Amino acid sequence: MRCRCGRRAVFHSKVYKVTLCDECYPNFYVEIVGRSVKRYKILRRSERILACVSGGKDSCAMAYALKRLEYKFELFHIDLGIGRYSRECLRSVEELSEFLDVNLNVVRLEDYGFTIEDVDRRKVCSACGTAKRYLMNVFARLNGFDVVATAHTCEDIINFFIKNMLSGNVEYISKLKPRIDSFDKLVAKSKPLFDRTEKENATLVLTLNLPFTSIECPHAPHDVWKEIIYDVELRKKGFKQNFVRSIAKLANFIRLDWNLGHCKICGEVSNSEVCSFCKLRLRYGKG
Ligand code: Q46
Ligand code: ZN
Repeated sequence: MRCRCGRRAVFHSKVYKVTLCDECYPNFYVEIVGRSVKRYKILRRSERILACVSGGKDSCAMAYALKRLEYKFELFHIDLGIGRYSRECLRSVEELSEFLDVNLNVVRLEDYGFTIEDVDRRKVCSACGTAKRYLMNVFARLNGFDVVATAHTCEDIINFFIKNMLSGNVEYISKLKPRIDSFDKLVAKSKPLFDRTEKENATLVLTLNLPFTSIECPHAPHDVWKEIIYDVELRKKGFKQNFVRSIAKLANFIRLDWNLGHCKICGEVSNSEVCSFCKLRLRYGKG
């Protein structure tokens, strides 16, 4: 297959009806990210953005798009202390920061008294999610950032949607908006890649040879829903992107009625007397 410019194609999409080479694809990718960011009002030109990068392909693609779209942003990485995986992730984000010429901020979970390796095996991903959400919010607010950007893809969002629908947590769907504005001590959250697929992100980082790690976290669970989502897409082209855009619309109609107060230890927003992050520190922290 050939690109419209005549070069050998690296990307073909029936959804967009395009066939593109390695030179035309990055421009196309940046254009579709920019279009969604504008259409769904995900980011504002005046904002200082804290772009959370894990070292993987998706956040690497997000940082590249933000740079090309000329948003004001810095990178943010949390060293989770997961052995070789975390060392590789840190190396990749340092290279990415150099490549894009964008400042990198690193926070080490160890500095809060524990690492992900200290957490009970059955609770490791939920503790990891708690730590990431807490640290990115506190860092952003204390350092004057207006909005946090995370690289959730359409597969992540559909996955979260299905799991919460099946467990009856319908109100959690409101968290799936492409942008959630700031509230109390919570900085605004944004998902600039909410309607991008993992394949689109992977094609970008591979064609440009951007620095990222493909090592998987040793705690990553086998996710059967992701497989099902891929399977549906194979049978019905465009399913993922059409579905995720409908989720974004639906999320606007659902209200999450938190009974929010403040943690009596750290003072951050919490729906219980002690926030989930302080509970982790109390349970696993060493001093
Ligand atoms: S949650 Fe779980 Fe991931 Fe944290 S412990 Fe690894 S797999 S890194 S996105
Ligand atoms: Zn707390």
